[in-house]
Amino acid sequence: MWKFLIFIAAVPTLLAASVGSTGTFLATISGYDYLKVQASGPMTATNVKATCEAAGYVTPCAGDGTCKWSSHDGCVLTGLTKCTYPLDDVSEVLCGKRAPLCRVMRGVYIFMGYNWRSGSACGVDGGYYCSTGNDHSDKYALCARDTDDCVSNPCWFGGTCVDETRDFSCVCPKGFSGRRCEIVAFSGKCYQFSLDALSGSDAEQTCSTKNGHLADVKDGQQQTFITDGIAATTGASSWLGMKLKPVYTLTYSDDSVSQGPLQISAAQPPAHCDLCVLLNSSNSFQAEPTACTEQHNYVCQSDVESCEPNVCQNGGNCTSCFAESVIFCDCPDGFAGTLCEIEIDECDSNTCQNGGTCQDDVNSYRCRCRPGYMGDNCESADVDWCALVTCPFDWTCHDYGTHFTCKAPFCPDGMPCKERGGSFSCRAD
Ligand SMILES: *[C@@H]1O[C@H](CO)[C@@H](O)[C@H](O)[C@H]1NC(C)=O
Ligand SMILES: *[C@@H]1O[C@H](CO)[C@@H](O)[C@H](O)[C@H]1NC(C)=O
Ligand SMILES: [Ca+2]
Ligand SMILES: [Ca+2]
Repeated sequence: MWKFLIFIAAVPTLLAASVGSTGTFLATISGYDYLKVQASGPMTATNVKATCEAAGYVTPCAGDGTCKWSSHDGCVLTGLTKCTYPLDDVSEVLCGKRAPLCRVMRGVYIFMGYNWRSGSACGVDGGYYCSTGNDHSDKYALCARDTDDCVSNPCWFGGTCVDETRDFSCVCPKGFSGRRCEIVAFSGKCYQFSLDALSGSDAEQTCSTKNGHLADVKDGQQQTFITDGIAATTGASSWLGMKLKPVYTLTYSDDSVSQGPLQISAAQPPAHCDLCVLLNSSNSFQAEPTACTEQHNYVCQSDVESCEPNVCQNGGNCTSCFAESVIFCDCPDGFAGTLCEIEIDECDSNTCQNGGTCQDDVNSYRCRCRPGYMGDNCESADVDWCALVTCPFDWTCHDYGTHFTCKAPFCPDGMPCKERGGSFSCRAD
């Protein structure tokens, strides 16, 4: 039993030690990191591949899919391009030179399929390039791993980043959407915090193509929400939809006169024409009239509307914004996922104790307990009723978990023997 537990506990540590931490990092090229990993034994193609795989890496193919030295069932097309001198892709990024002139590349061998010089790998070694791997031992294998595209924390508002090949995706918290979780529903409106900087009028145009407009500030809660949102995303100064018209009239994006709490910071030059309104990140996000031609980030706003048709599954309620480009599903209890398509497995967390088996149900679970245990989670020891009661002589006691019966051979079917006030008799259920 103990051996078993210790084995389980050791597995994550071993994995953490081997995946992605052995070897020397060389270069990152279009979505892949290249590393050299110490090999033991002759530098055959087979050994290079085995060395990479043992370290938790992939074996890069020499050149692209057209290179005759790559047996593509043995290696991964990671985007290297050079077929004849296949280590040069890496050395040129690493040293700005061809591989023989790049010191760190010495003794590095690359997989060449199984047909190059009797299954050799190709290396930079002893002044030769390609040096025949079968004649050399204990050098380095060129290996690759998918670059972690999540290191820059690209997902905002607590979204979870999922690394992909030359890309990432974000799993957004409830109420958030978009490639980087930059679209947020708040108090009946949707807001999109921009990733890029545009002039005031281009920003306005971009929001309106999505059936929205640049955000207005109509109350203090909304103002706090928008400034907090900018601070949590790019942190950059951002356009609002409000304009400062001659002479000093603050208007909303629909040209109506602003009634809201937005204070334009003092000591600004008087306006001779319309001025756009910028929340200035260098000035505690105070509103400042700014020439609309400057390039800044921006916040789009749209109404929240119902969806037609309702694409949410399992009875979820659907709302949309920005011309239905964003869908939010409000899922019933027990369901999850962007479209409520996931039936949550309530058995996930070892709910049933003492070896009980768990049966998943909609927003609930049931435990089937091992003999000797009872309770919703099999948490309590089952009472041994038959040890507590004494059936009349010659009768047999049957323990049903929550109750017991004494059975007498002469009780007719459907009329088990029952106890009442210390005496037993045959009675119907
Ligand atoms: C933002 O505020 C800073 C600091 O007060 C100021 O130097 C800068 O000119 C302001 N930018 C704009 C566009 O108003
Ligand atoms: C969906 O909306 C209806 C009506 O507002 C409400 O009664 C129901 O509880 C909502 N369902 C969910 C899963 O939120
Ligand atoms: Ca990646
Ligand atoms: Ca369930």
